[in-house]
Amino acid sequence: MSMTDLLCAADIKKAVGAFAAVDSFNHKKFFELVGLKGKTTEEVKKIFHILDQDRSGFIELDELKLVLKGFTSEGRALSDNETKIFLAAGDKDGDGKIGVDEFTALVAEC
Ligand SMILES: [Ca+2]
Repeated sequence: MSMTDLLCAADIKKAVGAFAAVDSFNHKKFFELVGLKGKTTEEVKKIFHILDQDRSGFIELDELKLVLKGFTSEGRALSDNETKIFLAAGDKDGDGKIGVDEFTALVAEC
């Protein structure tokens, strides 16, 4: 399963391109542009599992930093500040990583 099985390649390119400037990342806007907003919970879970590269069941800080690269190899790494803000938005139970239910909740908030 790859991202382009679930999302349109043109939408991914557009969404990643919209946040090319460092410290411009906004997860709500990104989820909307990339087409996550209209997906079912099952589809969002599949995307979570692609982003969970080490298959730990969580998106940890290092995976979150590279979240744009998880969508396309052309994506940039997030800055430490962007990563911190993104984690704070998604990490509801404060364990320092994002679980699948936290991820689907974050997408649903958009
Ligand atoms: Ca992980």
